[in-house]
Amino acid sequence: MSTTSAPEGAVQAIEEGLARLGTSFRDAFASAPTEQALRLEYAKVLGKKGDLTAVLALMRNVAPAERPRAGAAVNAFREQVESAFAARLHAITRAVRDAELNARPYDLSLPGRTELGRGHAHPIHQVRDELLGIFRELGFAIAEGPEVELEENNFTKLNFPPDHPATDMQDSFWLASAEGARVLLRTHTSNMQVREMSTHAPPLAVVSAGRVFRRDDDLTHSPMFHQIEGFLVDEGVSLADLRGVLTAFVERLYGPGTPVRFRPSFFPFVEPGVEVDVGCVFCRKADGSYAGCRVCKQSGWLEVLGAGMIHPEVFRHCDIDSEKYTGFAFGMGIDRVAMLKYGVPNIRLMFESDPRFLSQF
Ligand code: FA5
Repeated sequence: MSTTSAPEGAVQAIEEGLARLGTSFRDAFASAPTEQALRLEYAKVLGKKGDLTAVLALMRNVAPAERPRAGAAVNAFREQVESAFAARLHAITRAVRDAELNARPYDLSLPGRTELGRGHAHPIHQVRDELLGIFRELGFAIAEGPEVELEENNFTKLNFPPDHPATDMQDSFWLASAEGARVLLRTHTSNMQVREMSTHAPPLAVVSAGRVFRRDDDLTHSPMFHQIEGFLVDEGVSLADLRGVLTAFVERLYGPGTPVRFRPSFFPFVEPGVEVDVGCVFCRKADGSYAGCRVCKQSGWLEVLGAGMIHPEVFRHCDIDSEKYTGFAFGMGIDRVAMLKYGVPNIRLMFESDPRFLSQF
């Protein structure tokens, strides 16, 4: 008897144990206010140290034949707990979500944004406008021209020989030919001399600024950069007029008394040609002498532009009588003027559009 009664007693003990646990978990779950509290209540029943574990410990006393009955009772109990837990968890998460959805979509107590930065012109455009403004004051008209240009306006009519290195694929950005004409991204703003002189009769005093393109890339050279071109054509114009105009320009840009120096140079579209240097704006002393610095490489001079008297061959290509008229032309890198003005050591900074850099101007 004793061999059969023990297992029967064991199943009973389990059933009684489950009955003792009863349905009190339902009230506990229902009154758990948060997900965290609910999970604590759940652990009290089904967790490792929970009430059910104590009841399950009795399972080892159950005879194998009775185990399915005992197991079914335990599983039924477990399922009731699980489904009550799931229902309450669903109710709690839904209540939280409803509260979120019914809340105001904005928080009026947050501080306002007072520092909405104001935009401003790019430093290169600021300098471009300053340079154009000075030449306008000196009586020059402002013209605009295309960045995509015919070979003849960029090179041929400016007296570049066909084998000049700048006309090479390696030095310039060539585009597909249009109707037999060769086309490229202009390599300088000197194309504007040809465009203006071919369409307007002298006297002419014109400046033009814009983007130009070359296969260059280092700390001070970028594949895309900016130039300003100026030229003046009339009867009796001489190199002295060029010097006068450039001196007036440099004094307006860098201050009265800034000296200008001409050095002989070569450009195919001018004769004679000059490089124009100005007294270094960084190491100039009050008495007009120069201490020498890193920027001017201890020379006291900064190279700022190329210039010269317009070549008779260029006049001929533009149908202007070179016996009657003479003229000067000059071309300057705007990026270089801006870098000198603001002490920017690397030209790439100018074109990376980084607000931390641009907000300093
Ligand atoms: C010219 O481009 C001539 N067209 C200028 C000229 C006009 C001479 C009229 C005579 C009469 P040059 O190649 O030296 O010249 O360029 C002029 C300026 O452009 C240089 O002094 C330099 O400041 C700037 N520059 C040239 N290449 C670059 C580059 N890759 N990146 C930035 N600036 C450049």
